Amino acid sequence: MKILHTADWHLGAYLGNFSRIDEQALFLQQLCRIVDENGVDMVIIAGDIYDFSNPPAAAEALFYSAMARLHEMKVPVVAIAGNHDSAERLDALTPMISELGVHIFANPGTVEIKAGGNGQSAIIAAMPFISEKRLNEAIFSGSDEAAMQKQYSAKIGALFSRLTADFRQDTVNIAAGHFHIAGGEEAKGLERDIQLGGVFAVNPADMPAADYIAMGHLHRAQRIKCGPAAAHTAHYAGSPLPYSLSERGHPKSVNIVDILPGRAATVDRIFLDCPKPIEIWTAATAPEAIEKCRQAGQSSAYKYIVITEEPAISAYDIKEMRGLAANIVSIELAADKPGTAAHIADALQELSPREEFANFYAKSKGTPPGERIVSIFDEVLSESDEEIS
Ligand SMILES: [Mn+2]
Repeated sequence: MKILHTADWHLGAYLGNFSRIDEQALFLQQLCRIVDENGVDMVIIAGDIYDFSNPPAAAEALFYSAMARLHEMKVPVVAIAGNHDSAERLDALTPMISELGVHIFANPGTVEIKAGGNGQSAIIAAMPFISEKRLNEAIFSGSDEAAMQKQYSAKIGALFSRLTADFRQDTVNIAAGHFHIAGGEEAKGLERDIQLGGVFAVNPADMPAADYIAMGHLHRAQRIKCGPAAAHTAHYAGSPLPYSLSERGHPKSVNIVDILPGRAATVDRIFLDCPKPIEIWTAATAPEAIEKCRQAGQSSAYKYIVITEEPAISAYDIKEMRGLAANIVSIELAADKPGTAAHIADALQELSPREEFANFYAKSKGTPPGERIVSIFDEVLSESDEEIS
């Protein structure tokens, strides 16, 4: 039986004020091609289908058309809710989307799916994201952080073990989850602020035993030894696109898991196209940065421009750079944080005013700002820039 494991699609996501929807459409085309070419029997999406609990219509359209395409190919899908998804909204779809062979888990549960030519079945024990808020009153006593961490980990572990009790010897036994396993390497930015300093992570030893553990939440693809006696391996598929500066240069992939009941799984990474990589461009001065932009030509990369040796930059220079090169996410000064590239990358973790505005707008309105709103914000911002410089 062949299972494709993917996660953290974040459909509808923005980088600065750039929508990622076109790249996401290309990813889903590639996904369907990979399913077809590899004879995949089932797809598991380990959470964060959407970037927002109230996703834009274009993101929903992408998701549904991908599900319809997989249904045409007779490939069932198991999807679990991540912390960015609204579990309730996903759950509301269940009566309709289950007709397409798509099993959505807003709450912990299991499903048995017949897949593959030989009449085999897989049991999937699904543990969607459960916020500390939802567990809060039930489990936390006292206010000691270490104790809370331990209780959270033990509670998730116990819930998960209860699900995996459904596993049988004649089935392929899969655990799927969306949370942080302690020891996993997180990307900064998108994921960082949700994890409360890593307090709410699950201890590897609390993870259940399974033939394959399909994880989502960490955007860097990675494996973590876990379960009783560290005899099992949790796989983070990682996101299909780089969604924050700290993910630049990460190879993005999906996992193809070849597995039979009672046999060890073989896991292949299939690498994905990255039509718009994320880059940091450093230049000593504004004229140097402008020259780089002039030479960039058709470079489609998202660019974070850092001017290292000037105390200020004029709105005129910013305008010129933006006129010469596409996809400039931000133009910043390293004046306050001189030194190594690492320092510069670190400094860039701070959000640009535009990103902060987009986040604030999305949080308060439940939908990202449209182009018109962003351009009004830009106008106001550049006016205030001009006043300062
Ligand atoms: Mn997540």
